[in-house]
Amino acid sequence: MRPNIVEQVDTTFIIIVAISAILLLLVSAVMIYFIIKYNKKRNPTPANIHGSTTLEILWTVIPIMLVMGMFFSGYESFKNMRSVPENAFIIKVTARMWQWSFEYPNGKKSDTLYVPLSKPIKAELTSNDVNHSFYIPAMREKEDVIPGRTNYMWFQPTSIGSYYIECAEYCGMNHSRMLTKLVVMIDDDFDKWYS
Ligand SMILES: [Cu+2]
Repeated sequence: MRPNIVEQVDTTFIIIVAISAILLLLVSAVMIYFIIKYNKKRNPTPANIHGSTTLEILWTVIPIMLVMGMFFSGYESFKNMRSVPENAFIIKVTARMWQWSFEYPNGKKSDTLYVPLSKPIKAELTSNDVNHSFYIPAMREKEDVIPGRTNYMWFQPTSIGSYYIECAEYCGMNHSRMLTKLVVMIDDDFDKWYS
């Protein structure tokens, strides 16, 4: 079973926010402590600061490990996003100013993206005019849609419902209204709609 992209992205996000918050608190606390401890009244002559090899190694190695941790956490989800499962259901997504349209393998077309719950979905993305960006916040994925080129995105629906699809690349006058819905249905309902 593949890891869930939504959980992977959220985990990376939490790791980065947690590390940032801990560092902010730590640095601020040490700063306040030093301001009090080494103020001019208590220390009329400035302290003599010598180099410390141990400290320098520590403040090089620890940040490298933290940054590598963030990188690998993000890279794992990126690898997953970029390798589409073989059994994916392929839907062609076309962007134009200012709407989305979807075409299914049997030729059916729609303005709303209907998908079955049980299948991984591969969206093949093309644009008829300018650059757009296909963004499904609930799936934590966003991909550029470029004229003259086919990009892709895949996602695994996990619960039935209706989710926002947005354009995330400024594409002119009505960009902010370039919205539609992703509707995840149980397979029977999808089959009824599809056939
Ligand atoms: Cu747009």
